[in-house]
Amino acid sequence: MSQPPPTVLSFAASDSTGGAGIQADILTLASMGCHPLTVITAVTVQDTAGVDDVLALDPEWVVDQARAVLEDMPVHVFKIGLLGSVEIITAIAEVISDYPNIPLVLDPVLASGRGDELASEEMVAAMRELLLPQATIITPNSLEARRLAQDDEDDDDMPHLNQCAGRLLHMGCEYVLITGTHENTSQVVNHLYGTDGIVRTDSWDRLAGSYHGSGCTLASAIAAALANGLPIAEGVYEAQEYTWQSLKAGFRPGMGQHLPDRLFWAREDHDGGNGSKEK
Ligand code: PXL
Repeated sequence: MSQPPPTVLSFAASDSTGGAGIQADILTLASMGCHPLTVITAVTVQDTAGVDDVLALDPEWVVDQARAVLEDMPVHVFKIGLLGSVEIITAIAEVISDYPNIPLVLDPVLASGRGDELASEEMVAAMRELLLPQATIITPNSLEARRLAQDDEDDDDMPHLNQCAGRLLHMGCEYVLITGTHENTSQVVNHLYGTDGIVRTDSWDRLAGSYHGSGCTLASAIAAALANGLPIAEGVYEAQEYTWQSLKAGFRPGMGQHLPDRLFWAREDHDGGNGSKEK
């Protein structure tokens, strides 16, 4: 019998388009050589243009799904995406606190690509308080980083991204990867911060088109890289490279956004090519 591949347990919501959510995680994790374990937090109704509705599961069902697999097999990395409710955040925080040695990749999903709200202010507060302190790495885009780092007293201020990263690290996560897709720059510039400052900066050729599921792909790819034994800085680079490739090979199956092709390498016409410009 062959050795089992590394396992990543993903807490995420279903996206019927296969672009984001648990479907994105399964494709990415499998494509990067891991076995995906999945705990569904919510079910969404959506198409490639946007999210119409979200049904959060009963938190007990979330806990029971997770405990069943955790008690059955080793889990190498946790990955968290869309959470659905404050009660689910509280329940997941409690489950993962029983496994402090399992690295946690937290993708703080706050809104869809179209801007549909996917987390209330109460959920953002619960993420800050209960999940951030347990995270090995969080992967906000610049908009999410600003919202997570904002405290009530200074609602109007627009902190620099370095300052946001400082605040998020102060809340207790080990690393913060802030992605620059939403910034007005010719290249997409992503910064990885640790407690001693910037660990690495990577710039990528900006691809035309609007993508659904790029954040889920990146966070899952980081989880896979960590599960495969890479150190954080290398894992973050590898995950960006993989994500950029899957976006470059992306396709538009419907009338809305493009979807990444997480299996780009398995297509006959795959040509390689790499948009990275390391700084
Ligand atoms: O991309 C964030 C995200 C995560 N999970 C689900 C989603 C979305 C965005 O639409 O629908 C299920």
